[in-house]
Amino acid sequence: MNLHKLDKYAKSLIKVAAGRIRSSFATDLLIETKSEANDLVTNIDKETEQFFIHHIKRDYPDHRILGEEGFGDDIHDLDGYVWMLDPIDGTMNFIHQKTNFAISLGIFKDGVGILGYIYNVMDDVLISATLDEGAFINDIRIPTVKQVNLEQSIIGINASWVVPNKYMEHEGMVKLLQKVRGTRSYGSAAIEISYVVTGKLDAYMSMRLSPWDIAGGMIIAKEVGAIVTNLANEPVNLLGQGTFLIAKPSLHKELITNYIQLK
Ligand code: 2AM
Ligand code: CA
Ligand code: CA
Ligand code: CA
Repeated sequence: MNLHKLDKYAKSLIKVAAGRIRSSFATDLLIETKSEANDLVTNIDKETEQFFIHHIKRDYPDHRILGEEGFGDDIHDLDGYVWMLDPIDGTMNFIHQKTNFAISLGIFKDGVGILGYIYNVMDDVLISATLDEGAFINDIRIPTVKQVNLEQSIIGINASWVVPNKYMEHEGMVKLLQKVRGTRSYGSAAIEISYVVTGKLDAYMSMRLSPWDIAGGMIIAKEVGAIVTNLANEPVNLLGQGTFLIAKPSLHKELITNYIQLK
């Protein structure tokens, strides 16, 4: 398998899929709920996933696909080539704001991330990475992340962190909020990860993400020296849901050591 050929192929699928998503704004969206009232999915999430799967199955029939909307394969191991796809990350933004959503894709070979992508559809910004060859923002190389201390950092968190939870006491969150320069919440895990790898954010943490939310981002993170773990400071699980933390190295250590409660 030629990695550069696969990279070109994946990028062309992403660009065509994104064009289809942008065109969909001219048509009526069909919105459904999934597990709960604010867990949304649209016909465009589904059609985008099906578009990828149709092409991948035709052009790489031995590759398997794990997609959020469930049109791909049942994946219980990472043998061979596995594509992990979130056709639209930030569906609520897609519906309500028509911006701030991304296509997130990671390609693994025998469990090793080889190609990663986060495409911010409305900004037309593609972050990509190839194993051991670096990460790129629209084909311009992304430098290694710079170190930053907590006082000068901006952290991506969402409102669920102020609701009582098992990962940080309320006092710990208050202490963190008093110390950091700022916090942001963008409503798309993939976009928040893309901001950490490009230095717009210094860390991002979440209590529950799925493999398709983080697969592309993890592969990109590795190439720029950002640290990815779960909130117990363990490698993230690519076969199920889990907690998530991506940060610049010293900040990752500081958050794990002094703020997050490890079980
Ligand atoms: P989605 O838009 O692909 O569903 C929003 O804070 C982020 O969390 C988005 O990346 C969103 O992905 C994800 N998300 C939304 N609902 C979720 C759920 N029920 N479980 C886990 N992640 C979810
Ligand atoms: Ca979803
Ligand atoms: Ca998602
Ligand atoms: Ca999604």
